Amino acid sequence: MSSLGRHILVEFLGCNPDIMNNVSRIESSMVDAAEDSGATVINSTFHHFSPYGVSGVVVIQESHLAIHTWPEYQYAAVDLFTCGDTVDPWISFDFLKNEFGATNYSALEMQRGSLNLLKRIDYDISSLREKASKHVNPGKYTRNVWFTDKDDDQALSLRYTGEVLFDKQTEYQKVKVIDTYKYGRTLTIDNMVMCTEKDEFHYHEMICHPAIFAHGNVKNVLVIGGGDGGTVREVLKHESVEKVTMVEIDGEVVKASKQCLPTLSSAFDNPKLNLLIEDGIEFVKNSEPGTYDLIIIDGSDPIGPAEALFSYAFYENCYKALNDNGIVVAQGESPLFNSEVFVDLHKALKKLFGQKNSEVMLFNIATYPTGLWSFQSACKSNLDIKKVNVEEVSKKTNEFDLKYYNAEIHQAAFVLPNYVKRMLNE
Ligand code: SPD
Repeated sequence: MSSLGRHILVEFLGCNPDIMNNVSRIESSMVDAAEDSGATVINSTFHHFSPYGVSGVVVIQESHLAIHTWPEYQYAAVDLFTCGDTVDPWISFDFLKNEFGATNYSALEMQRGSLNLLKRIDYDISSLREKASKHVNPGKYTRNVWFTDKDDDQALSLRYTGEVLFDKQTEYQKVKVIDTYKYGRTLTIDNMVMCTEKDEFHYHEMICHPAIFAHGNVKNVLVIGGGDGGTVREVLKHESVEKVTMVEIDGEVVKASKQCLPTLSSAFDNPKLNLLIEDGIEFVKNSEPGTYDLIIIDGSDPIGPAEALFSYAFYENCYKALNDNGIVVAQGESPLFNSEVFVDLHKALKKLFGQKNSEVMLFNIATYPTGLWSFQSACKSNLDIKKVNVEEVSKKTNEFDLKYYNAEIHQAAFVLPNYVKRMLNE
């Protein structure tokens, strides 16, 4: 080996224009080309540009393969850069020439990091790390940093400043607050969006006002989860409410909100609030039967500590802890995103509270997967949660200065699309 790496600059001419404009085809060709050459693929990022052209890069353990195409010129500019002697970039070259149907080409190989020009030093990595951690963006470059909430098949990306305002791996989960350009400060747990300053009101107004207005005299409330504070902020707007017990398992979520999300955490000092940092599932299990007018389950998705918040046994305990007129409202996932959990939760509530007393409310929220989300409610009595005193609601929603919920939204939230009705067998 006379150099650290080999870099082939390739011009592919006379390529098939349809292939040059096909982002998924190019991506798989580039990944296959890397693997054929003996490289280990780490990641790939590809973008299609409107109206035509594709750019992308395959990051390999041994460096990278990059491409930019001009279908209208039947042309692709390709960089094949590999390090070490276990990978042969010319194999990738041959592979891509065939894949793209190139009728002509030129290729220039450069040795990168010629060893007779370099001198190895005793690299003191720890002192350099210290310097790097003190390094603040000097403003000489534009940062383009994206947070992505993704599962295997879909993703939501929000561009943020690059600064992480709160970052803690707790006993339960990874809690972060970032500052996004479009949605303001955003609380994430295990890399999933929990709430953003811009659209959290959709969620927090809908999780409590429909049930509180329909009930008419909610005094004693239990909130399980809800560490960001948005739910108790809304609940405590109601004068009838005398006491709110909030049980959050992870004190760091509360801390993150107090430190970074003042508009959400504004009610944490309210004297009617009893905030407990402990396991909500155990708390409900040990609650005195018939205690609460309203139990709100404000948990995250059913992965990690929130999983048990979707179990039948948990709702059995909620049923017991409610008084005869009590209502439970739970974060119910999305019919489009997590259909199984959505349906199973409704089934559990119907079994415990009766079909006629169990309802699903839908609302939209841009930063949750699919943008369509639900709350599922169940009443212990025959109270019809769909009905409210419209005059009273209108007066109070003005007084509370609500941004999402109103009397019309109350009626509309319980109206379900056909496919959702079918899922719920209604
Ligand atoms: N997929 C995200 C579901 C998160 C639900 N909980 C959000 C907590 C807001 N208080």
